[in-house]
Amino acid sequence: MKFIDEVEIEVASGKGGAGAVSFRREAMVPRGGPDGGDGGRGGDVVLRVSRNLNSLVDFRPRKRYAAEAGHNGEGSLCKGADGKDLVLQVPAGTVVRSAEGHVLADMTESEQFVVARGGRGGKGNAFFKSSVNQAPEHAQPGEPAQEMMLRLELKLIADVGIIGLPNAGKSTLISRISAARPKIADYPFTTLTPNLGVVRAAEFKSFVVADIPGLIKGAHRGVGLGTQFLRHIERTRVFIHLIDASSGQIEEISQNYQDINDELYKYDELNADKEGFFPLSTRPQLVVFSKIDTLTDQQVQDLSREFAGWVSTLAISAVSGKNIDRLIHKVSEFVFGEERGELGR
Ligand SMILES: Nc1nc2c(ncn2[C@@H]2O[C@H](COP(=O)(O)OP(=O)(O)OP(=O)(O)O)[C@@H](O)[C@H]2O)c(=O)[nH]1
Ligand SMILES: [Mg+2]
Repeated sequence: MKFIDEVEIEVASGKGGAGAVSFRREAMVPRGGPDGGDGGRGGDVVLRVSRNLNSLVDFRPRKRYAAEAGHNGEGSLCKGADGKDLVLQVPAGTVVRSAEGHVLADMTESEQFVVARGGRGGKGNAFFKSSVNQAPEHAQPGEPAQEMMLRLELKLIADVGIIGLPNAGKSTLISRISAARPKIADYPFTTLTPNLGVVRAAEFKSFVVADIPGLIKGAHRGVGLGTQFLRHIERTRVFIHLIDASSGQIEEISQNYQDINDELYKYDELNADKEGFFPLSTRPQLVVFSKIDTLTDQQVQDLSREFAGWVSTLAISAVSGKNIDRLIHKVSEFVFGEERGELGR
């Protein structure tokens, strides 16, 4: 399925039905009183979370989604029917923003959100009958509809984000530790949209991992695939920062590590003013050296020694399975709060 994580649409609630102006006319009643009924309520536009969705692909960009208007009131005190609500299904994790960028709702916390209320129906002339005015000639119009542009933004809900350069082995790792089966290949930018996988660490202890496209130096300026998809790991508690260690070159590996962190930092700077933004550069990281099946034990030791003391590291191979259990254990301790604060930079 196509993955769409941002869409702009227009929504409009239903306007209220007008109240009726009408008088009773019956053969045996010479001067019938006012009997204009009230107009019906307009329908609401409601956003509702559907667990079966994981993309905004079903929304047509810039389309107008309108609820039904209330029906007009009629004579004989007939009230107009209420307009039907329009329910729009969204995936969990959708952030709803106004055209100006204000967060109206976060569909992580709420299951349902009324984004545009239908107008109330107007009162019919029967309502305005009083001792001084036995035959009111006026009725109320219905309340107008509410219309607005909305920006829907999907932020996937994951506990752990895997970040790293293209080819670091991110997709290979997620396919090793979960049932996710993303495409894996030895060229950069194989992954174009995020993948989620559920990792079962122990009985009743599962967490969701997100594998995202690779980042490269300059990504914040749009180099490579840019940094758009970083929003999908904004809500994660911890990052697995995966670094291809197969070169065995400590300097190159340190530089790669630094380049990714610089991009996180720049992304934070660019988004700092955005309402509801959670910075990424301060998120705890577990630094993981990948592809160690291609290294000697001595090379692995040298690497770990180099980084020791300033970051929490682990050396793994998704191919041989080396240290994969330890990785799951460490990440799960963090996700379930037993080791908060130990990771970090
Ligand atoms: N030897 C070895 N090769 C690996 C390991 N993990 C991944 N690879 C290889 O590295 C290449 C890239 O792997 P991917 O998992 O596609 O890398 P990625 O980080 O998802 O790459 P992008 O999606 O392009 O960002 C593939 O050819 C994998 O087979 C490993 O542990 N050992
Ligand atoms: Mg990949």
